[in-house]
Amino acid sequence: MVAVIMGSKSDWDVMKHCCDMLTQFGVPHEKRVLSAHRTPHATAEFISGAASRGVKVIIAAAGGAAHLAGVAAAHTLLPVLGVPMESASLKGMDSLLSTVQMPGGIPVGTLAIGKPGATNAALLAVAILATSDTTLLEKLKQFRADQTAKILAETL
Ligand code: RP5
Repeated sequence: MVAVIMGSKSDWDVMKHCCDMLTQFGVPHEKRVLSAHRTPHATAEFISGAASRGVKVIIAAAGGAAHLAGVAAAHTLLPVLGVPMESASLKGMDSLLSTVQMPGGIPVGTLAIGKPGATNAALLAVAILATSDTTLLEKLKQFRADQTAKILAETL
């Protein structure tokens, strides 16, 4: 139901948090390393066929000149969520701006840089799917309630 793609295997340490969250909600997902620059044709092919494979949301992570989410969005009508990876030289500001500054007409829902963005991309995908899945909606309600209870139980 969700396709998670990332520009390099070096993104996996962060993006595994996204896949772990999808697994926690029981959301089936496929994951692939695909690059806007290094594998442009395979990326276009994978994204173009996503809807017919039953994918409902695409999550695309990339760092540096992070064009993967934008390129993905150009090839599908499915919602695309972009996760900017933290980069060594510019700490992910390059990734953030490359992902978020899409031209009007081709939207990418851009999350935060790094692990929080990876986690929230999964939660946002769950929220999108939950608009037409009451079981998933109940799981999301429970997740929020558990999170609230955990914070309120904190002692210092
Ligand atoms: C991007 O370049 C990838 O998404 C990764 O974040 C960054 C560095 O890739 P590697 O050089 O580690 O493969 O395309």
